[in-house]
Amino acid sequence: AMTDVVVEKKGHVAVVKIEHMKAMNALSTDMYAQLEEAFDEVGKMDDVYCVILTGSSTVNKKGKTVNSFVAGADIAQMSTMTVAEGKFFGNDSNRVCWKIENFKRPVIAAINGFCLGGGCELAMSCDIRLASDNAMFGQPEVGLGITPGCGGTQRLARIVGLGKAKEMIYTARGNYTAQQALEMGLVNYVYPLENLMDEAMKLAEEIAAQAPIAVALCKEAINVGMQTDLNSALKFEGNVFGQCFATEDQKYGMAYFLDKNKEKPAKEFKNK
Ligand code: CO8
Repeated sequence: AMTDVVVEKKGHVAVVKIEHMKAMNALSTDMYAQLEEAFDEVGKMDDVYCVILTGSSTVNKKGKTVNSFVAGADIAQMSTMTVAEGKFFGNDSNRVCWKIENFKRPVIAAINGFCLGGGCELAMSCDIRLASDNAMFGQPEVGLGITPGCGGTQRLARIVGLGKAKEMIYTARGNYTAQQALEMGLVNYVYPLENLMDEAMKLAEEIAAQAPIAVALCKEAINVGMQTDLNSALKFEGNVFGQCFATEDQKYGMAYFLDKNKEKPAKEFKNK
């Protein structure tokens, strides 16, 4: 049951919010299942063209408000796992993050606080990462006696390059700042916390205003291309480009451009 993940729809944008602050939004097997359920639910919303994934906040024991995107996989649950359980957890969490990476619409991670271990891995499965200025990044796994298990040993190097990825993973440092994440290309922008969701929404709406089928095909082509040779990838691009000409939105978008009438109504695609 989806008790700790909330889905909210705002126009053509869905916001998926993780609310499991008794463990700083740490991801247990149940939390991964809830995340999957949330994305399955959004997947059924035909008029959602962009998704924002974010975390929540709580007042801690010292009375201080703390924000977390996801502070990692659930260490309490992992602490007693057998080899078989560990393999299942790794594979299953990878499966969920793969679904997010390949979700038919772009997913923006709005990183509002701790973004550690499995949280950083989750964020890396998203298309675009935005961070608040208080956000903290890291892959602390080797400090717990484990390796990253949800794409960290693979996606991080692809995003920030080998040297930085190896530094982050080998040191287990959990306090890379939003500014450092920006400098290494792990996030696209850093905003004051109070502006993060507005900025994420602006970006999501900007994306959602484009031809949705074309955006989805771009996502697919970029993802496919990142793991294949250039010749095959360009062939794939040629095919999806051709596919666009079967859509109403291509005809509409080009006719709209060619229409010189100054009073024409605002552009609105149909996802057809
Ligand atoms: N797992 C379980 N519980 C957690 C986690 C976590 N990752 N993070 C925080 N909590 C719990 C704390 O134990 C605490 O519980 P309680 O109230 O019962 O004592 C509660 O959340 C609040 O946390 P703190 O009191 O520690 O809050 P602070 O503000 O002092 O500190 C931190 C916040 C810095 C985020 C701190 O909690 C922390 O260091 N957390 C752990 C960070 C970490 O090491 N993450 C990596 C985990 S390993 C991992 O993600 C492996 C990925 C593998 C892939 C997925 C599947 C294979």
